[in-house]
Amino acid sequence: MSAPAQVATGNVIGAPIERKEDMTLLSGQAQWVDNMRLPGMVYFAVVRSPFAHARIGSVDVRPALAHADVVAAWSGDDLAEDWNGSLPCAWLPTEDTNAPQHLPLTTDEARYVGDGVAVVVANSRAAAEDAAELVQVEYEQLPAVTDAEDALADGAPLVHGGFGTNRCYTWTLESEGGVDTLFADAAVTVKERYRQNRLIPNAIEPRAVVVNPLPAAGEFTMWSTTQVPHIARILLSGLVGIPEAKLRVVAPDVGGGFGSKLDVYAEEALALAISRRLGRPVKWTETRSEGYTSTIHGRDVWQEIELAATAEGKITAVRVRLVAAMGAYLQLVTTGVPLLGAWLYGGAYDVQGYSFECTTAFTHTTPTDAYRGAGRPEATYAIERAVDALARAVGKDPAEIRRLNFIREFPNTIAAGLTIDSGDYDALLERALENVGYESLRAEQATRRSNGDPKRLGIGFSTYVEMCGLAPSKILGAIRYGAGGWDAATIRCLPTGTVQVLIGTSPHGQGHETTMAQIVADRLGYGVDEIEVLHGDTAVVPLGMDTYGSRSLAVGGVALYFAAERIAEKAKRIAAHRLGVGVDDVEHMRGTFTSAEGSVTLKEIALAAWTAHDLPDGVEPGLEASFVYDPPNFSWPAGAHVAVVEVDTETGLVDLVRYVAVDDVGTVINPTIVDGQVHGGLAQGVSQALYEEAIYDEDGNLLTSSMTSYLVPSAAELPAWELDRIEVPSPTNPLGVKGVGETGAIASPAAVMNAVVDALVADGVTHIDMPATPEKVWRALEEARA
Ligand code: MCN
Repeated sequence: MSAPAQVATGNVIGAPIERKEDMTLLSGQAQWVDNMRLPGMVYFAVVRSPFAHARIGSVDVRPALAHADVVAAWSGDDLAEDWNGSLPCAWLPTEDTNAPQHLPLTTDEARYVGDGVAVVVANSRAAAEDAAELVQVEYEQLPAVTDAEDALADGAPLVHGGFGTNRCYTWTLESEGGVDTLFADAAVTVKERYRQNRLIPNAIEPRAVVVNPLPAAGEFTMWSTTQVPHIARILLSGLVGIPEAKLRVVAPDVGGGFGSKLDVYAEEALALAISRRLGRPVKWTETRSEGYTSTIHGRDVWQEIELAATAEGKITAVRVRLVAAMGAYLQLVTTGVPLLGAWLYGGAYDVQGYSFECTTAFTHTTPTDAYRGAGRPEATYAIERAVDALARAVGKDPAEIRRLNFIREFPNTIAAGLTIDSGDYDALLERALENVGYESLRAEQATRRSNGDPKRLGIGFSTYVEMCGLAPSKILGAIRYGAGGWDAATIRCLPTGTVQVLIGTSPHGQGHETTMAQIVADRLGYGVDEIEVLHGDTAVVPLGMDTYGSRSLAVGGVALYFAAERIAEKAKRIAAHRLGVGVDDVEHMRGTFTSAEGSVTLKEIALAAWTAHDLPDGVEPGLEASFVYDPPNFSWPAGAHVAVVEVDTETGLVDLVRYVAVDDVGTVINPTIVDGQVHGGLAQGVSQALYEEAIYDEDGNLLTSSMTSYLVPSAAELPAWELDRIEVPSPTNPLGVKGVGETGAIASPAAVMNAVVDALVADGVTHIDMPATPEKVWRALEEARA
C-alpha cells in the first residue's frame, strides 16, 4: 500500500455513538461461558495445594472415585502422558532464561498455594468440588520464599531446584554516551527505591472453560473466557497434541480481563485432555477465591531509580535497577512484563543517558503476568516519583521541573532507543494546570498549612508517555517474543446491503463492535447499525493476534482501515464500468462513487458484484477484502494527570478529592468509549495507589484471599473524574489513532502518590509506598515527627 494520508475526520469517526453491544450485555442475552449447558456435560474441579512449597508424596484419588456422582479422577502423574511439554511461555528474553517445566497438574512439588495437584470430574459442579476434598494428598511441607529479593539471596529455598538458583533472567539495556560519566559529572543526583505492590486482577466474570469434543472427527471446540482465542488455539494445540486445524477456540462474551485472561491456563489444557479421555463435553468454572490464587497476579517489583541532573534540575541520565517477581512458574508473558516498561523509565523527558537492568526471580507465589499497563505503570511510577524527588532536591515546583525536561521534538529517538512518533507534552500539562486551577490550589495548600489544618492538601502530577499498540513484529522478534504483532481484518459487503466485518482482536469490555463499525461506516458509508462485527471465534475469524497492550485500534483498527481501502478500490473499478467511465474519472466519498456520468452507491455495487452479471474483465465476483497490518512503530499516547488529595494527619486517611486527566490518544474514534476506558484505568491505578495489595505470610499463604481483605474499590471511593483531551494524530497510521485502554492505569498511581507526598512534605515525609493505607501514612508521619 502507498504511504498513508491522514483521514479527514467525519461525523462517524469521533461521534459518541452508544455501544452496539450494550443491549445484549445488559439484557441478559450475553453468552457467558458458565451459562453454557451441553448434553452429557460433566464438570471438573481442581485439587489445589494448600502449601506454598511442598514435596508431593502419594496422591490417592480413590476416595473421590467412590463418590456417587464422580465420573473420573486423576493425579498429575496420571495425566502426565497427555502433555507435549509445558504450559507455554511465549517470551524468553535471554538465551539463558531459566524456563521451568510447568505442567497443568504438578507431579513432584507444589510451588504455590493453588498449584494444581489432581482433578475430579463429576456430573455436577457441586459434586466435583465436594469430591475434590476427598482426594488424599501426602504433602511434605518445605520452606518457602515469597519476596523476589529474598529469593535471590544465598540459601533461599529454591522454587525449581534443578536451576540451582531462583534467578530467571537478567536483562540490560544501556544507551551509548556514557551513563556513568553523566552521573559522575552531575551537579545533582537523586536515588529512590520504590515498591510495586502485587495486585490481583478482579474481572467481573471469573474464568471458565467448556470443551465439546467430536471424537469421530477428532475435533474439539473450546469456549473460554480468554482475551486470546487465536494464541490459545495455537499453543493449546501444541501442548495437548490436537492438530491446530481440528481445534476451534471461541471467546464468546467475556466479562473483563485486564490482562488476566491474556494467558493459556492449566484449566484450558485440562478441559481439552479430560474431554478427549471421556469423549464428553466438560466444563470448569473458577470460584472467586480460587481465582485469587490460580489466576495470574500483577506487578510485584522492587525498583531503584537514579537521576543525574544539572543544578537547575535538567535531567541528563536515568539509571534503573529492578528486581521483579515471576511467581512460581512462567505464564504466557510473565517474563516480558518488566520489559514492556524497559524503554520508558526516562518518561516524557529529554535525557541523554539511559541504563536499565532487570533481574527476575521465582518465588513460591501465584505467577505474575500482564495486568493493565504491564510494565508501563511501573516505569511511569518510578520516573514520575523520582522527578518529584528531583524537584525537591533542586527547589523547583513539580510542574516547573517537568516543563524544564519535556521532549519537544518529534519524531524523537529517545536514549532508550525507540522513536516516539508524536506528542505535545507542554500543551497537555498547561491544559491540566488550567483545568485543575493550579495556582489557587497551591494557595489553599499554603493557607491550610499556616492555619494548622490537620487535613493537608496535596497536589500530584503524572506527565506520562506510554508505549502500546503492540507492536512491530520485527521489534518483537528482536526482543525474543514468540509471535508477531500484526493484526487482521476482513470486510464482506453482503448483497442485501449490510456488512460483515471480521476482526482479529477479541474485545472483553472495550466496545470493538461499535468503534470498529465506526471505522467501516466512515470509510464506506454504511450505517453503524448495518455493520455486524464478528470476533473471537477461530472458525469465523481464523486470523488474529487478539487483545492486550492497547493494540486493537492502533493495529486491528488500522488493518480494517486498509481492508476498507481495498473494498473501495475494487468497488471503484466496478463503478467505473457501470458508469462507463475510466477508473480515474470516479471519485469515492463514503460509499458513493461519482463521475460526470452519475453516481452509484456501494450497496448497489455489492449486489452487482454478487450477481456478477456485468463485471469488468478480470474482476472477481463478490465484494470482500482482507488486510493484515504490521505496524511500523508502537503507539505513543501521553498525558498530564493531576491528583488532589486531602490527607488527615490525625488518622492517616487519604481522600482523593479531585482527579484531572488530560490525555492525547491521537484521533478519537468514539469519545464515550475512550472516556470509559480512561475511567476504568484510573479506577485501577488509583486503587493500586490507595487500596490494593496482595500480601503473603512467610509460609506463602495468601492473606488477602478474598474481597474482605483485598480492597477492590467501588464508585464510592472514587471521585468524579475530570477528563479532557488534546488530539495529536499519530503519523504512524492513517487513522492518526493511539491506544487508550491502559492510559489511566499507567498514569494514576504516580499522580496519587505524588499528591500524598506533596501533602506531607512540609511535615517531613518524603516517601510512602503503595498502597497508601491510613496505617502506612500515619506511621510515616510518626516517624517524621520523631
Ligand atoms: N478507542 C477510540 N479512540 C482511540 C483509542 C481507542 O475510540 N483513540 C477505542 C477503541 O476503538 C476500543 C477502545 O477504545 O474500542 C480501546 O482501544 P485500545 O486502546 O486499542 O485497547 P484494546 O481494545 O486493545 O483493549 C486492551 C486494553 C487493555 S491492554 C486492558 S488490560 C484493558 C482495556 O483495554 N482491559 C479492559 N480496557 C478494558 N476495558 C474493560 N471494560 N475490560 C477490560 O478487561
